[in-house]
Amino acid sequence: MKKFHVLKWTVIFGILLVILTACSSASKGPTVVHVTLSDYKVEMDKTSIPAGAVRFEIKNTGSLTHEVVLEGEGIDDEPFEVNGEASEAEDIASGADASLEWTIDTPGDYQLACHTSNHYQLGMVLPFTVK
Ligand SMILES: [Cu+2]
Repeated sequence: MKKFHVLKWTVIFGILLVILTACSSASKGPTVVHVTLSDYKVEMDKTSIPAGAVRFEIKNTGSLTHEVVLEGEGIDDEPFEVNGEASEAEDIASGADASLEWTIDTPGDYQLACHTSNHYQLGMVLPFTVK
């Protein structure tokens, strides 16, 4: 009788564990990072994010059109490319929103930069870390 109980609870616990794991992985969407662009500045609400899917939600509060390019730190306008898609959101008009979804699997140092005209040289770049 005792043995049966142990077995029963082991099975119940096992099933619960499977359900919990499935739920937590299903609800775990991309890491959301809010990005604010202004004239010659990039700001993010977090500069350290876990490896995996990330969604940058971008707002251009500047008076000029900007873009966001996701690339390695210190790189000048070389977005990543997967299946013909580049890791960038271009032509974000003044006052407009945009979003950029990407999967960053490799931990390291990255940056968000604007390469419109000479904005990068004027300081429109922000490094961040993927752990
Ligand atoms: Cu810009």
